Parts: sequence; structure tokens; C-alpha cells
Amino acid sequence: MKNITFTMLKPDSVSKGNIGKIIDKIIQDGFEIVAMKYTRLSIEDASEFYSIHSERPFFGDLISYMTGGPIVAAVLKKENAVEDFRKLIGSTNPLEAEKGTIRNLFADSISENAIHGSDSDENAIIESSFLFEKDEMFQ
Ligand code: IDP
Ligand code: MG
Repeated sequence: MKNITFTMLKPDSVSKGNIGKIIDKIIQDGFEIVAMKYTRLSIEDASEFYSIHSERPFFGDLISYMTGGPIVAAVLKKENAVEDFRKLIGSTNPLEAEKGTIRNLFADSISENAIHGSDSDENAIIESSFLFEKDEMFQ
């Protein structure tokens, strides 16, 4: 069965002109784009989105970074979408990301790491709901 995952091409990917190349890799890897939006996160949205990290020392920097410029958010569909997408993006720290992964190719640092990918089916739905309506997410 196909399921969905949620991604954001983070502000560094937009400002560096990498969104076309990253979207191309996602499509070449077999993901179908269900919904896509070019937008900018509010401080409230970013804080809620990353609320699990609110006690971490890097939380303030993370919110500034994620709200500092536009992003591209998308809902993606594929068999085994969540796990396969985490493989495609690579480790959180680009220095540890496998060769050829999106973070290996396009990320500069553990904080500005090019792209987000959901870590579970449940979170994929919760995260998609931040930016998309139900009828956009399930097509
Ligand atoms: P993930 O994006 O690979 O799922 P998480 O641990 O969920 O990684 O962290 C969310 C985001 O917070 C990361 O993508 C990165 O932007 C930032 N982050 C995580 N760990 C660090 C850190 O140690 N220093 C600075 N930023 C971090
Ligand atoms: Mg995470």
C-alpha cells in the first residue's frame, strides 16, 4: 500500500537555488507529489512544528532559521514513503549523510540541513495538516 510523507525544502535550499534539483531527485526516486506549496512559516507555526525540540539548546536558532525565508512544503506518496524518504534525505548531520543523499549533496551543517522528512506515518499526517487541507493531502 502507498502511504504519504511530508517534506519541507528548508530556507537554505530556496536561497541557494537548489529547489529544482532537489525536487528532481525526489521525483526520480519514485515519489509522487500529492500537494506542494511555496510559503513562509510563521514563528508560531515553526515553534509548534518543532515543539518536540523546545527544550533543546538549538531551538531558538532552529526557529530563526526555519522562519528566515520561504520554504517549499509538499506531501509525497509512495510505497514505504516515510522510511524511503528518510533514506533519500540522509542523516541529520550532513557530514554523516551517505553519499548521494540530499543532505550529502545540498546541506551545509547539522542546523541548516536542506530538507525535512517525517519520521513516522502518524507524524506525516500531523505535519501535512500544518500546511494542507485534508482534501489536498489525500488524493
Ligand atoms: P531530522 O530533521 O533529521 O528529523 P531532528 O533531530 O528531528 O532531525 O531535528 C530537527 C531539526 O533541528 C534538524 O533537521 C536540524 O535542522 C535541527 N537540529 C537537530 N539537531 C541539531 C543540533 O544538534 N544542532 C543544531 N540544529 C539541530
Ligand atoms: Mg525529526
